[in-house]
Amino acid sequence: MASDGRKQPPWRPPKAQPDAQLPRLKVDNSLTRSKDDFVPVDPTGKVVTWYACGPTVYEDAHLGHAKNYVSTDILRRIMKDYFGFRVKFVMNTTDIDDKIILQGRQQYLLAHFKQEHAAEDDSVSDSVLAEVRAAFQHYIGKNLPSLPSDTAAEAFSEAVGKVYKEKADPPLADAATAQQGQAVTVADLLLRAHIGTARLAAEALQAPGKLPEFFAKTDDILRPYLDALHGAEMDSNNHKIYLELSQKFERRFFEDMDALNVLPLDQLTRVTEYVPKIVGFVEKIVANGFGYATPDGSVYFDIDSFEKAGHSYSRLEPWNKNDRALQADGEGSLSRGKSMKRSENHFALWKASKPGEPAWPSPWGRGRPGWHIECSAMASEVLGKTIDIHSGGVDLRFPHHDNELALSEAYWSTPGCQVQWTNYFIHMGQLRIRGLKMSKSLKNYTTIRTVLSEKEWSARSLRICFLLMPWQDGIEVTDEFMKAVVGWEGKLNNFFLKSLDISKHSSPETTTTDDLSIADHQLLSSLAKAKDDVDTALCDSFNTSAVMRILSDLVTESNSAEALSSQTVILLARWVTRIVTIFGLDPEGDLSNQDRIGWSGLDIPAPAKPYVYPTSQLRDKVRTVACSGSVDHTAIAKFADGVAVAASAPVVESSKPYDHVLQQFRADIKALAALQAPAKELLALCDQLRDVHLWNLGIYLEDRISPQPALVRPLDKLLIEVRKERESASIARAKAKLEQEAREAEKERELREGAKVDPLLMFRASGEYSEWGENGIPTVDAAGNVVSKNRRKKLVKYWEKQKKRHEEWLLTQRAA
Ligand SMILES: *[C@@H]1O[C@H](CO)[C@@H](O)[C@H](O)[C@H]1NC(C)=O
Ligand SMILES: CC(=O)N[C@H]1CO[C@H](CO)[C@@H](O)[C@@H]1O
Ligand SMILES: CC(=O)N[C@H]1CO[C@H](CO)[C@@H](O)[C@@H]1O
Repeated sequence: MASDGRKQPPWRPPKAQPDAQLPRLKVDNSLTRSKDDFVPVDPTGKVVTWYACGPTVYEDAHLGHAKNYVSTDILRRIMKDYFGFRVKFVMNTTDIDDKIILQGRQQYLLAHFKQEHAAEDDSVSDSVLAEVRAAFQHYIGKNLPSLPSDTAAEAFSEAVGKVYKEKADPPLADAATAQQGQAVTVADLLLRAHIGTARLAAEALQAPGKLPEFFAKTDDILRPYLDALHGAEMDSNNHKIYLELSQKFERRFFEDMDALNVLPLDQLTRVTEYVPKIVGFVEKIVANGFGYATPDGSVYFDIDSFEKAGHSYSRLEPWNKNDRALQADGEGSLSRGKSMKRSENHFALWKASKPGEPAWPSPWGRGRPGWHIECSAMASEVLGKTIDIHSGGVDLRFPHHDNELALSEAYWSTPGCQVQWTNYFIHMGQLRIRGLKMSKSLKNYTTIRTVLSEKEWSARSLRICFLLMPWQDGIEVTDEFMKAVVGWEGKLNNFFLKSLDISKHSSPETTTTDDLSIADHQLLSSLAKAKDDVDTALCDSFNTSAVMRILSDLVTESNSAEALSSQTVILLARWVTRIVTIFGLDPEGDLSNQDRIGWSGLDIPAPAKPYVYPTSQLRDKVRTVACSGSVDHTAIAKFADGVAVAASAPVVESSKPYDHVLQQFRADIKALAALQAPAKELLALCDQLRDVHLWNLGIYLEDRISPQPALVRPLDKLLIEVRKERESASIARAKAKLEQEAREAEKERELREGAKVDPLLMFRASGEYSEWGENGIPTVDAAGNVVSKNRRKKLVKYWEKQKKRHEEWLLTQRAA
């Protein structure tokens, strides 16, 4: 055993067997804060063990979680599908902890309260009002300590305005937007959230209305109040309350992950299923001399004896070793207050449960696991003494992962033999929106469900967003960045659509290398280079942003190349398809299908097909005839009749809108044909079909150079954005034109007004002169001086011009 003060042995890279064929992969390792060669523990170099810290399941996951788990999924897929490792991926969900206990208990007590106070006519009784008034006071006392604690609901607005002036204003909802650029602190936001909650309750107290609405506005203040009153009375053996909550949100979490195309786990561990194992883990740490029980029945980790034994504590973030706030946060919200631990920085392995907290039996009395021990015990149980990769969000580095690491070393190490428990720690950067981390307590976050259901983001665009940025960095999502995401996705959509169309119409593998053009050769060599570059980028600690650029550049090059053979386009498209599938961008992706091109969503909906294709074909024919110079109206009418036959089968409900568009277009074309309408009108109808009727159904007809038919495709964000930009540009142009016209009309009017003035009188009004000649030209100025020769010359010129304009005006008057 190392003596006191000796330094921790440095990180030892695992040793690969000489014949293990390992990729040149380097991984950004938080443990060494450098890029280390990746070598798995498995001597054959094939299997990789990976433990990921999962969510605490008591509320729906938000976008910040999406960032963490999707980034993790991307790395895992690259490990598995690009580098070919067999990844054993284990994740925990925390299904009991202080947050869940509080949440579960409060929900239970609230439901109970509502049941007790239910009224047949939904009226708010005096006793409910009295309780909620007390809850209001309790909430203010706890969360808005600068207000007098007896502030009544009626006086709340005024009081808050006085005491928290600038904090309450702007209101919470606008906080992030209004303060762009300015630093909004988390404390500010939290305060705003509290003010918002209290304000809502104050409103409800002043105008209670019906019970359901009343409760909806006061739930948030009732919950902590009821818990303070009755929390301690809960039965500590009744785990059901908590498990029902955590099971519900665990299920919803995995539904969200599925919607985000995150691969399922290989194994899931839950705290509540591991309690006896965790107890055993704690016992061994105590036996090894690194933990101690206190008389109240808790057990703590003894950092001092751990370090004395030659270990080092806080290896991931040594600079935070003494950060009491972070440590306290790690201990959980139910542990505030007195504890019997020997030193401030020791942390709980086992927590004695207080009355009202769920409890399990242990040698130290009834209690529950501390936070960090859970992961150590579960990961060690499932993956053993040494784990290849341990991952989580960057906020878990300290204290969670540092404590986990210490506990596992304390568990596994024997005198003289220090265990390196995890070889690679990787941490995902956080999502930031305008400088702020997403957080539940700030009441300012968007759940994954909301985002996906409002179609603001698709699972794919979200993933593209995360792929475009380094996984280890915080992502700042700005409007600019959103544009880049839409642009990248749209570019690939276009590329895939074009390639699919080419592959559909090409006879396979008939070209030989001899038939290839210079452009083909050039592009094929770019493809070879892109493959090398992608390999280099992925080996460089999964540099996906570099890969995204390589793909985009390659597509640009192929778009601008002329006379490519189908074969080249198809080769290119298949490779791009493979990479985006590895990245998880195609939920229908299948890497065993070498021929696949594109990703899901390139096709129009099935119910649309029998109607939209004939519509587009009819439109193609009409356009061809309309553009031919002499319009054959009989032929056009015949085309329109021909379509009706093809689509005469009974129409199912989901197809009706498409059928309707088809029938309308057909009828309109026939009507125009009967009227012998000019080509211009026929073409305008074709444009309207594309830009209005089908557009509104989410389908776009992309016209191409004749004789190619229009490409029938679903709308995507890029098309929508391009059109929006075009429209706003044309609105701006129209506005500028109107303004110009108005200016010209004004000038015209002024001229006309001016022309009305008789030249004889034109110099009289100004007061500059005192005498005039008979034609009205001034001879003496106001001061009595004779007008100079030079000046007179100018005046005459002016006078002649006016004479002419005035005569013209007289003419128009006479004509009218
Ligand atoms: C990824 O690659 C790009 C381009 O080669 C480089 O600029 C960037 O620094 C790399 N990112 C990381 C995190 O190494
Ligand atoms: C059971 C367990 O250890 N759960 C941990 C899983 O990881 C999360 C981090 O996301 C921790 O908060 C849990 O405590
Ligand atoms: C981080 C976050 O969710 N910010 C949001 C806070 O609320 C405002 C207004 O509702 C949003 O615009 C922010 O995006």
